[in-house]
Amino acid sequence: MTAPEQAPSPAAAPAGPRHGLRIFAGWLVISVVADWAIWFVWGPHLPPGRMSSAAVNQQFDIKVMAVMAAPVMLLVLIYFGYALVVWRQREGDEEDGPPLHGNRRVQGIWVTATTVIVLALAGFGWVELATANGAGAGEGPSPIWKPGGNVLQVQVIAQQWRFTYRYPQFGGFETTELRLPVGQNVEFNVTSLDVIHSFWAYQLGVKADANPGVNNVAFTKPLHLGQVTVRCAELCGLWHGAMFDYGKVMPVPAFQAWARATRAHLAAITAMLPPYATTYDPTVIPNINKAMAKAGITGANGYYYPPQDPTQP
Ligand SMILES: [Cu+2]
Repeated sequence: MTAPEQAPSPAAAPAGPRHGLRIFAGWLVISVVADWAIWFVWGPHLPPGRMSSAAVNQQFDIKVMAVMAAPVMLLVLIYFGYALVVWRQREGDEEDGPPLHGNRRVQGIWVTATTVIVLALAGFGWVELATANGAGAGEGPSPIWKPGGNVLQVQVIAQQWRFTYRYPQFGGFETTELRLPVGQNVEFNVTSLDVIHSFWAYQLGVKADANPGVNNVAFTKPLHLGQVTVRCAELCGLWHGAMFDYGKVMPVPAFQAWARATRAHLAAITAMLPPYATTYDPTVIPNINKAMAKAGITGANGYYYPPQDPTQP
């Protein structure tokens, strides 16, 4: 069924006010104010903050998305409000309004505008993934986007219900402490010993799945000193909610000193660990806990922690 070619529209009505222009003008003013407020007032407070390169990029992306979305939402709300007030049925008015269906101008503008917005954002998304070295997300075992230069490798090993961290460039020691130097690119190699987990270092803007038998690589560069909250972001069993710890971004000399001291402190345990690898099979050396207990060594055993109840100290 085709609509009449000369369908009268509110905008074309000879005697009436120019509704389209009114709506457009109101929308334009409110949108400019809203976008200004989103970008300059709300934007700097948007998650995940500005602690790392990945976080800065994510905050920028969220700001762009909000600035794009606000005018679309405002147009819908303003049109809705305008229609409610101006075009509501009045006493004695039994006439139906002009049909929107078949209005080629409205259809053309709508299809064109939404297509341009969606395609532009798709392009923007690709650029943001590539220029930000994967944008802090897990890229799988062979990442296509990686930073050049000096990269600190940190292996994240998840298990029910904690994370441990292995530093292959410092003799491969394993610790429960996540320590990072400021201003240096970091490569997280994320894996799991048992079920699926997810390494989520909130302030760093890093989130990468931790899957058994998989090396999931994610990059970021810490830009500011401070504390990082690490949480498991994948429901992984009874104590999933208790699977968190706090990392730290430190000055480079302090990090170097910490790494050297920890390497020396854990040397005896590191000698018992399986050699550094991108994935581990915890069933291969099932007796390491017994060997450690016999040797009187406690702490990060570099392997599968004994079953534990996080509510107990
Ligand atoms: Cu978990």
